Amino acid sequence: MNKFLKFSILLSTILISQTIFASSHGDHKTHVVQMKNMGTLGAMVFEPSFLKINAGDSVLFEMTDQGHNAVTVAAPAGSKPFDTRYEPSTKVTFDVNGLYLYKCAPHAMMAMAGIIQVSDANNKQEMVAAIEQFESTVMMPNAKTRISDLFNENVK
Ligand SMILES: [Cu+2]
Repeated sequence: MNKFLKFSILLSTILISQTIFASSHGDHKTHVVQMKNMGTLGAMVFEPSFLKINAGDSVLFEMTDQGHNAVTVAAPAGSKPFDTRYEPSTKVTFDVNGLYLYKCAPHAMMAMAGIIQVSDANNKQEMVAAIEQFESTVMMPNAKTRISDLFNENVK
């Protein structure tokens, strides 16, 4: 094989792999979750509080009202915990399939939490236990079952 032919094969391999990367990457969506003092589910909520997305999608956590964060409570094995650190807007990418429970640290006792399902629900049993544990710390009687209700309505 001459040098020119080798170079041509190398170049076309690079171009093809870049094209595949670009097209698969282009399908990924960014979803928005707002952190609010008042929403349709009541006081101190993430909106929407349940999201079903595909692996590789991102969520943009927007601090619509001040003083909220979004922090991982429970997540599939192998995923990286996230913390929006009270930034006005934080983008988190979800690469590992399964259910994620996250909370707003200062308002967790008011049931400010949310669930994100990435593609499937392979860790459903672990999530039921994590939600039960989370709700044992909720102090507001009217929001005591907010997250388990959300789970039961949305996760099949
Ligand atoms: Cu909050």
